Amino acid sequence: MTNRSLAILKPDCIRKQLIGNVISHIQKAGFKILGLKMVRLTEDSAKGFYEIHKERPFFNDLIKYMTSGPCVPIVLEKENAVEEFRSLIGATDPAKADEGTIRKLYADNIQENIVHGSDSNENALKEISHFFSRKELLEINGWN
Ligand code: FUP
Repeated sequence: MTNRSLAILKPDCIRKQLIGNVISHIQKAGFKILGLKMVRLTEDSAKGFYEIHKERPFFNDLIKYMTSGPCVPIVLEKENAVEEFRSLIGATDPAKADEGTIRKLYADNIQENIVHGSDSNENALKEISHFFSRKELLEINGWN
């Protein structure tokens, strides 16, 4: 089934001038880009996005890092988008990621791991709405 995933190019991706490289991997893998923007997350917005991790020991560092510079959220569409995108990016810890995955190729460590990918269809829709309004996606794609 065709569905959606939210990718976020994280601050280290932008700092390392890798936006183009990562988008190139995404497009070569056959994902359609439905929405894309550059944003600087506020502390509240980052905390909301990672709410699920709020009790974890790495939470404060994660928020500091995610607010340290701009991010590029991207709405992707493909058959089995969530699974396909997670296999394209590789394991959370780049040291454990498969050869050829985006994190293996470009990430330095488990925190600064270049890119986010949704982990379920339900979360993908929630995460997309964190960054994009429904109207905005409709207008961008000329469906109105
Ligand atoms: P992922 O689904 O691969 O993005 O990974 P998680 O949802 O488990 O974690 C979200 C983010 O928290 C990671 F991308 C980086 C950060 N994190 C750490 O900094 N340390 C950890 O031990 C685990 C995750």
